[in-house]
Amino acid sequence: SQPDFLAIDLFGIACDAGASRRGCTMGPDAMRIAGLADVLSGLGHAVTDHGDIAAAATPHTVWQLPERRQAAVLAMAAQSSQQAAAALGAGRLPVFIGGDHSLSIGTLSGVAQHCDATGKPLFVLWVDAHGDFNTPATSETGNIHGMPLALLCGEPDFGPEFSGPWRGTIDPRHVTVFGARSIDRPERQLLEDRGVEVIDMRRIDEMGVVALMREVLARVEAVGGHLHVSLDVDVIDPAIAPGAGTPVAGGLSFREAHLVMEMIHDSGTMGSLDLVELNPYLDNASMSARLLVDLTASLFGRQIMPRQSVRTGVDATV
Ligand code: 5AB
Ligand code: MN
Ligand code: MN
Ligand code: MN
Repeated sequence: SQPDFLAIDLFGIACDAGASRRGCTMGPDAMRIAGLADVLSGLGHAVTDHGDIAAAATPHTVWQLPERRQAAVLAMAAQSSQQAAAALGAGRLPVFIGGDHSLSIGTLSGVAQHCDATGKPLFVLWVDAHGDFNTPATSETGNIHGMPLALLCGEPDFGPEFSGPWRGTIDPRHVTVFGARSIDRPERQLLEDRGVEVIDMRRIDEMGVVALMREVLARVEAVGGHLHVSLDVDVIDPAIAPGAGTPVAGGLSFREAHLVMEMIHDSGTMGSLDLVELNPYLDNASMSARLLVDLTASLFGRQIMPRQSVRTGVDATV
């Protein structure tokens, strides 16, 4: 369980080299302008914004060559991995603001390093329309934002150029993909073979988010685990979150998405967070940026009405 008020570190990771469309570099600033830090402070948390990690410069020359884009992604990962481990080591909760989803290669490997050191079992909740479990051998696009989970889970198809502390640091049986509705055929096979839990939209339609999330969170709670949440904006229905480079129809509704966040908060298990794939260039009047900030507020304890806290049994007043 967690204290009600947290020390939160914000790190911008302004990269788009892992994606198929440019513009995620503007994601961190869009969320800052939408008031992310103020919203969290307003809930009583102590927030430090560390700015953006290095200059994720992806000039056109880099963008044109897949090997250069890959090198840019892994250079960022080396930095964010250290930031993640350092923040957690200092007892703070790191929030990484992207940036395309390749950034999780770095953030999750740093989180894994911290969990190894402290002996806390690590669980990953990958809230995404996609499985992000492609490898260089299975990917039809070659885009690294479709591969981070496979690399982290130790898939052997990645060549030596992908070597680093991220490789094979996550146990695929501790990963849940939530909200999926677009998974490539060979990717689906890998997810099945490795034992990744995939909660797709059909299951969510049939069972509802509450029953499904209760199961996921109970497993983490049972062993006092560390939950890393990786929230890809494209999990939300593109009608209300158009600022996504790879939109897929039939996503989470406004209330479903909030309910997932509210339940994660009540469980007290979240130890680190990625907010990824926001592309302000494709957004409509910042509606996706504002929705992501709003969802983050639910994740950090905002409530419509004060209610009995599931965790502590006392009235939460925020
Ligand atoms: B995202 C696709 N499976 O591999 C691929 O947005 C899409 O981080 C990946 O979830 C989408 O390129 C990556 C077709
Ligand atoms: Mn993703
Ligand atoms: Mn996605
Ligand atoms: Mn995407």
